[in-house]
Amino acid sequence: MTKTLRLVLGDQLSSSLAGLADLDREQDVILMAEVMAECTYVRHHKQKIVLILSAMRHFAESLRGSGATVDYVTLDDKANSGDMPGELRRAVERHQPDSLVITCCGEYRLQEALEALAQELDCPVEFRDDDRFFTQAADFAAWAQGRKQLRMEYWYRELRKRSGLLMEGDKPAGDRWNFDQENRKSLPKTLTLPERAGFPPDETTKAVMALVETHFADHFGGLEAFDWAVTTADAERALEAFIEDCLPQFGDYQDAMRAGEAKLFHGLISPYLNIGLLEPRQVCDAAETAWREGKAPLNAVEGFIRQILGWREYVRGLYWHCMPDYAEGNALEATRPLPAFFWTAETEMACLADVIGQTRDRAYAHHIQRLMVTGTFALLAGLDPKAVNEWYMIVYADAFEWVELPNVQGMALFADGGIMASKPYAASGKYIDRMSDYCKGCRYDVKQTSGDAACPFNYLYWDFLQRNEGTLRGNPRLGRIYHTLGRMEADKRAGFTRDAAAFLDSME
Ligand code: FAD
Ligand code: DLZ
Ligand code: SF4
Repeated sequence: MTKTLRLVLGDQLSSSLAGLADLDREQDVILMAEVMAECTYVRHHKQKIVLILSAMRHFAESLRGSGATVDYVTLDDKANSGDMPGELRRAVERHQPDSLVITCCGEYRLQEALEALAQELDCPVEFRDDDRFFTQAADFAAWAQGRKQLRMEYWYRELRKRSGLLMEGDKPAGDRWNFDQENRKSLPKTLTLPERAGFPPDETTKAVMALVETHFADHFGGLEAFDWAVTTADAERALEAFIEDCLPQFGDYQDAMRAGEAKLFHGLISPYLNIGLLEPRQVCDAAETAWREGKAPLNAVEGFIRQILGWREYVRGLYWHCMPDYAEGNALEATRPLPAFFWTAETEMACLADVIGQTRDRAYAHHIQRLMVTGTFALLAGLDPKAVNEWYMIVYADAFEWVELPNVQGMALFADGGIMASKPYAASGKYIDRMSDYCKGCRYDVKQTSGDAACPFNYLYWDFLQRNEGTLRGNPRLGRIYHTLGRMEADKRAGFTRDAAAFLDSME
């Protein structure tokens, strides 16, 4: 008879977890620990901590219900050492296991710490690949080998073939890999949005909320609107409701924004995917079934599956391929500190006030809000990538470094110098105006490019291009815009620089 100690982390809440595959319910012990270090390595949004600790407590109960032995260490346990290596050391002493099984961590930081611990422990440690993804680091490395560019689109096509998702034999369904062209509509004013049911806190969640208000009162965000699912059963309900009510229009309005509306036709499932309450294959299969049964059009289903099978696998692959150097990138040498309104939402820019306010209240913003409002602003204003990454890690319920970092460094900030994106996602206020109704309620005028009333995105955009001309001019995808800039009067160019400097100084 051998006894195995099995670690389950707060983002590994899946009964299919590799580390639980050969669980011996008679002999083995599962360790789950709430630890201060994981709650504070960044000052996570309060909702994120509540989500994870409550989901951990529910998952421990369901494991116990299946006959497993769970050793669960709570945050305010007096003996709690405060970090994961400390809790593993203590558990090894308590249980004297023959071996320790760890499913590889999502974040480089913790994986490194646990590998270092494994060297010290007087107990064999087995690390298992986290197979809740379509691919592993080795698959990405093999694909990346010898390629000049690591573009998501080609990785995605490869994974469509490997997974069989939306394939008709060896051809993509509908004879096209990508329906993105059809997925850029703005929201008609009169379009009614679907009702979205949330999950009011149960007793377990309420207890965790009290704990969080005691220990993390000064962390960002409010708990009043907390309505995340904290069990697999509820996360599956959320998925079903999304497929039924939102997926058919997901594609059309994927990039649209509306003031005061966070959810639109989005899934709101990233926290569930990232902590293991839902699995990517299950989500993609549900979407494909909706298409095959005629309940959702192909442009919507392909667009949705591409986010999960394409982008999600791609950013994870890129993260493990490029870490730890990836976190250090600052290709545009941006150094400006984060302005205070990123925490308070107090700014006269209506788009930023809305997205940041909603982020504070719900720990959620959809992709285009993250990329083209806060992200573009951070890019144009030259905010320090470390500070921007920390902000994104703090403010969203779904933030884990493996997915946050590539999206921020690579996609939003171009801080990786173009490993991920072929050009920076720089845009003037025109983009926000086209895709939202924000500008109507703003004190700035999106049509003006200079002067006190002008939309700051406009002069910041031209100033960004001028400031980074040395690095970006040679980019073939920016040739046309640099040509336009080159034809502008010197006065006009200097005006952008002046307006941008005045605005940026006023932010500090
Ligand atoms: P939907 O729009 O319904 O999309 C469905 C699913 O596709 C998502 O749940 C998610 O799992 C996946 N997905 C979509 N886009 C991406 C992407 N670019 N990368 C990886 N997966 C994707 N996602 C996170 O999970 N955690 C983060 O910390 C995070 N930080 C981001 C930071 C920036 C600057 C940007 C531009 C994007 C970030 N994303 C992050 C990706 C994306 O914005 C979120 O996954 C999405 O908004 C989650 O909401 P949803 O479930 O309603 O998504
Ligand atoms: C994010 C998080 C938080 C807030 N708290 C815990 C915790 O107390 N215990 C735990 O096991 N996991 C927690 N997590 C998730 C971890 O940070 C996550 O597992 C790692 O970042 C992945 O490498
Ligand atoms: Fe944002 Fe400019 Fe529109 Fe105001 S005018 S909402 S700052 S894009």
